Amino acid sequence: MGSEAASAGWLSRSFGRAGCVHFADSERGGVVAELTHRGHRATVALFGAQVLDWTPAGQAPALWLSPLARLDTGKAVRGGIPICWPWFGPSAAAGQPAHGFVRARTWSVTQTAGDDQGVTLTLAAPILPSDPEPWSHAAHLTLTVHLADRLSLALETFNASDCPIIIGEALHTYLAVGDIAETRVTGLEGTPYLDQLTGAIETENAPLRFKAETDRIYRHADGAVTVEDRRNSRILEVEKSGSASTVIWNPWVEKAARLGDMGPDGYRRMLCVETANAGEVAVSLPPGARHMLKTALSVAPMAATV
Ligand code: TA6
Repeated sequence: MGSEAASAGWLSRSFGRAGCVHFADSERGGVVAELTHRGHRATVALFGAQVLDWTPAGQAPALWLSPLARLDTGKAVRGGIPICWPWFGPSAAAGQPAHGFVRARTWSVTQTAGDDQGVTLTLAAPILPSDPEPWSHAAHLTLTVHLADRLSLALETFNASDCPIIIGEALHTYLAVGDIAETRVTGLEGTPYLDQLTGAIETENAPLRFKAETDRIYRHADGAVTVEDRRNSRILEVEKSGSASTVIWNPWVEKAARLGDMGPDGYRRMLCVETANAGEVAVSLPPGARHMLKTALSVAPMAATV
């Protein structure tokens, strides 16, 4: 049975794990997996294999999700952690959706696990014969979500064909912040970035603050990024591997209004820190090769400033 037909009841009977993995019908439409581990909680929609919520124990939710988000419209969901694959940004092919096609499909649950180390959920993407070449026959895509003290995601591409494939990809994480105007990002100082608003290559040597629409693809950025969420007195950290690009995005007022699905003042409460291979950085996979894109998110209280 494919997960597009799988009901929450069937999934709970087949993959549920007492006390840590449960499947339910979401009030946003569609089926979600609810993961719990030592007071940490995460919710993953089968639509798009999209993490919608991550609430570490004792913390406010650490991911932002549009109040208007629905899982049953067939359209990409604004917020959480969308999966961008097999391209990042606009498609070179006419009529293809931005950020690839897998975030607007229902994935299949393939495995769950739970022990005192954490809870794991694995999903497989439906790649269709009608998909654009070469992905229609070439690739198998799986996402593994692991909830413990941190939230970890691993997106694996397997080239099952006999020809090389080239992919762009991102774990497009929407972090929740108390107020973007009181938020600062460190870890990217001195790293060149493509400013998507001007097309220029720039470098900034100071921590990043936000006063306008910001849309940057940092190149050859393979380190961790730290977000100082001052309004919530917390630090959000994004670590990664298998990623040569880090994308920082906040739409600010006008773009958020044009998008129309951010909710009132939504732009103030979010910041995208995306673990990616984007822009001129793409992943070339020989036949039979595998590539893993990983991100790990953690939250800690902000040390009281003296
Ligand atoms: O990640 C940055 C970005 O490419 C922005 O340019 C903006 O388009 C954002 O992604 C959201 O894209 P979406 O297709 O989800 O509306």
